Amino acid sequence: MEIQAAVDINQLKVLEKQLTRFLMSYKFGMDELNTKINILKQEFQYIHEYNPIEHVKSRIKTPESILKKVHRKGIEASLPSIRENIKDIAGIRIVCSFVSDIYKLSEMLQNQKDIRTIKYKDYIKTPKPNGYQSLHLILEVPVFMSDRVEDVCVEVQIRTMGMDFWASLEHKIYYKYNEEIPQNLKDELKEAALTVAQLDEKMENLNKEINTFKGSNNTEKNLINLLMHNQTVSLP
Ligand code: 0O2
Repeated sequence: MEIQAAVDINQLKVLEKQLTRFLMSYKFGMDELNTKINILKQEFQYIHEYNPIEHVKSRIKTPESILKKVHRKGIEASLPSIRENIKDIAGIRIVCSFVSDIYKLSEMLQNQKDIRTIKYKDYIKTPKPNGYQSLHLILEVPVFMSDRVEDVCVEVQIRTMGMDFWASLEHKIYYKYNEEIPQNLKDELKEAALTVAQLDEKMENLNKEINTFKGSNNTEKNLINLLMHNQTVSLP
């Protein structure tokens, strides 16, 4: 009896070590991508004098949440099967100011040599039936460990502030009503999603106008005045 208990504890310790190592690789993959996102953010700010990223959040799924998904998807509860079937163990959410920034950022990430795009789902061009909008990418990044290189999948969701606001409210409602959302609320949520899309478009157009105005003002500011033959000549 005592020998059996000791074996079980040893097995559990081995399992715990394997699980920690498994989740660690996802944390490292997420760290790698976060560094890439941070570099793009800083470089973009420097070159274009504006920041396309409002904020970034990242998380590793808890073992409990992974097991729930294993159950929901009806997949084998082993680490290789989890790695194969659950691609959002590591997740990064990037909130941008404008829709065009979402696509710029997604392209900049996907164009990096060491990143492989595993999945691309555009819920902005084709929103989900409930109104959900966001750009979803599953990106694979290599993680260099002490004894091996592991390719790790990270789910990246990119959306505007409006889309993010909508999704977090919808998530709360979904949990509050335990998946049985009354029809009138569903309709209102869908209408709100349309309003978000219209507002995003309006803000993007306004921003373009502001940029055009700034551009023409800068041209005047950047003029260099030269004095030639007692006449002032302006050069851009
Ligand atoms: P959590 O707790 O946010 O991680 P998958 O279910 O991931 O295996 P699928 O169907 O390809 O496969 O996923 P999809 O469509 O890319 O969506 C995955 C994630 O997007 C979800 O993760 C949510 O975070 C978010 N999402 C998708 N649809 C909705 C929606 O209608 N409303 C809201 N608020 N969020 C959504 P999880 O695992 O469901 O949950």
